[in-house]
Amino acid sequence: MADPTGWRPPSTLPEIAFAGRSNVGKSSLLNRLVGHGKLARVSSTPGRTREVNFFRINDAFVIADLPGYGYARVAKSQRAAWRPLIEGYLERSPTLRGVVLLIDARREPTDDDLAMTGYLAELGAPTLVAITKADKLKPREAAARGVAIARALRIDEEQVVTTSANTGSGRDELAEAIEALLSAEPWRVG
Ligand SMILES: Nc1nc2c(ncn2[C@@H]2O[C@H](COP(=O)(O)OP(=O)(O)OP(=O)(O)O)[C@@H](O)[C@H]2O)c(=O)[nH]1
Ligand SMILES: [Mg+2]
Repeated sequence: MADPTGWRPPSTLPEIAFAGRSNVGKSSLLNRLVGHGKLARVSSTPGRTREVNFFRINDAFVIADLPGYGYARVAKSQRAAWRPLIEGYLERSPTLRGVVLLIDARREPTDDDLAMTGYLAELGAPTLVAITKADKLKPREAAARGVAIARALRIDEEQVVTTSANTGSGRDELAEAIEALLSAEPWRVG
């Protein structure tokens, strides 16, 4: 899906979206989650994913990999482009069961992250926070970052999972949390 009102696959299966700033590790964590290293394209060039990409998993549910937001070095005309597209996606996803918001363990949440959590809270969409790249910190530091980030975003600590796409830590916990979202009562009526 490339435009807020453009084509998107029909919403037949329940859907989970991965959101977060550019380069936070969305595509990498998605690949780790499903155990398929090359499903979503990973790039060291931030801002690589500019569309919403849909991945059907086991014919059971769909993960939507959203374009990363907030990368300053993309062309000015592209910089604010994420917002209409992400909002258009969220508005046009009747089977959406929840959003996984990714935050880099080493960084403070940005204004864009806060805008995103605010928007999701307003919408009422169940939200998990996945702390990414935990391998770059000592385990105890990573846990402390999770607590601080939850507080900054006003997200319940219970909804935070600390992960590393590189080592696979937190993968099972994330899978369980996503399963819980998929089996919960839909928050949104078709
Ligand atoms: N050390 C470490 N690096 C990671 C991890 N996950 C991703 N990376 C690196 O971070 C960079 C960005 O990863 P992507 O998965 O492409 O990030 P993205 O959020 O999909 O980026 P966009 O599509 O541009 O928004 C790549 O160089 C990855 O190798 C991780 O768990 N640990
Ligand atoms: Mg990506």
